[in-house]
Amino acid sequence: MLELLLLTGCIETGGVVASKSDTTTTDSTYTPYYTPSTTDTDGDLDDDGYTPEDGDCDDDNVLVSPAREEDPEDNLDNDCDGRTDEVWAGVTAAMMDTEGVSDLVTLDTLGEELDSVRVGGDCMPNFLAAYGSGWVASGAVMMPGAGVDEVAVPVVMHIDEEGDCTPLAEFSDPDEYPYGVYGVATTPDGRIFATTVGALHEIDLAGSLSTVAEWVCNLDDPDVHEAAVTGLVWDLKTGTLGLFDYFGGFATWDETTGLNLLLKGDIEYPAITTFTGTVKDGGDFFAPGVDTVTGDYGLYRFDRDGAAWELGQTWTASDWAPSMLAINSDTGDGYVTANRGAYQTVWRLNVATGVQADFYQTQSGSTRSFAGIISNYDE
Ligand SMILES: [Ca+2]
Ligand SMILES: [Ca+2]
Ligand SMILES: [Ca+2]
Ligand SMILES: [Ca+2]
Repeated sequence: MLELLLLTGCIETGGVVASKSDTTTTDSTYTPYYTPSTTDTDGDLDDDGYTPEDGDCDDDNVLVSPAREEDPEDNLDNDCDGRTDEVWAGVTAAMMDTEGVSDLVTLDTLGEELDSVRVGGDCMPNFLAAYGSGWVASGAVMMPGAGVDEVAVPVVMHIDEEGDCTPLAEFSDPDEYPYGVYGVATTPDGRIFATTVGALHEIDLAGSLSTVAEWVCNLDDPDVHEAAVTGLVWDLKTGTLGLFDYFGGFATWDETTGLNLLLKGDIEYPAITTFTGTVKDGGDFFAPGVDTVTGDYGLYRFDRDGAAWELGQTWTASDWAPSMLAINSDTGDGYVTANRGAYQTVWRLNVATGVQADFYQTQSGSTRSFAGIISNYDE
């Protein structure tokens, strides 16, 4: 949390995939009424409303397109997110005690603890992303310092399924990275991205670091300031990164069009602030934000057409202060790591009923606190 406090300390004040739904069918037994033609002229061979350019990952099958729901039993990747027959399986959250010892706690769909992995190597994961059978995280690692025993060095790290942790890249140079490193995102083919508030970087497992995009982050000058990006997530379906601005802005990045600043954050009078955000498969980006006028928290969805945040469920800060958010892409339910009195909890935001309730909580008086949380899917 060191680097989070650093940015907070500097703050004086205080941020869809076009759906051809008319062509959507939800009947998974639907079969084509015609034979796909090789002389098709609109580029949509199976006439399901999506060309391969639109993201149809099987243009010979109407049961497969970005508009489909996943059928978990047909051995097809119906929704074109790169995963076959996936079903939401719960969450994994990073937890740290006051000594800096971290665990990655995996909960099942009912909030029961399935597994807990002790993170080694003096690593302290904060923001979390899935990476194969393990994880990539930003955070800090304790290292010997000049004249002192140990210092917390901001890093992006790899953690394998046994908890073995390897720092991949350091962000300790205060001139280059005055705020350290924040959100991380990973892609199914093994790419790793991280944000240092004013830039987007790509990192590989060998530790090489390259800058993918830069923007102006100047908290002293609202006229030139563009964004202070703290949250990062990769949308599997659209191959797009979502970038969440601490002061309520939002941007996307993809390989073809690069950075697209959709909403500029207001460093003087932000409508909302948020550290983080995540995605519901298909370009629906969500953030747990605080309304800077009322002080209330809420689950915000970014409306890409209106370039504005849309408020969903709300709650008051006296009930619980959110840390990070995961979304169940099957239902849209939110899972928020939060502190409430002596407890550390994962709260579930049920979108169908509006009910907000404990999904998991630590023992009273626990010295542990939650950080990043991600959804898991069984395939
Ligand atoms: Ca098609
Ligand atoms: Ca298709
Ligand atoms: Ca899928
Ligand atoms: Ca399927």
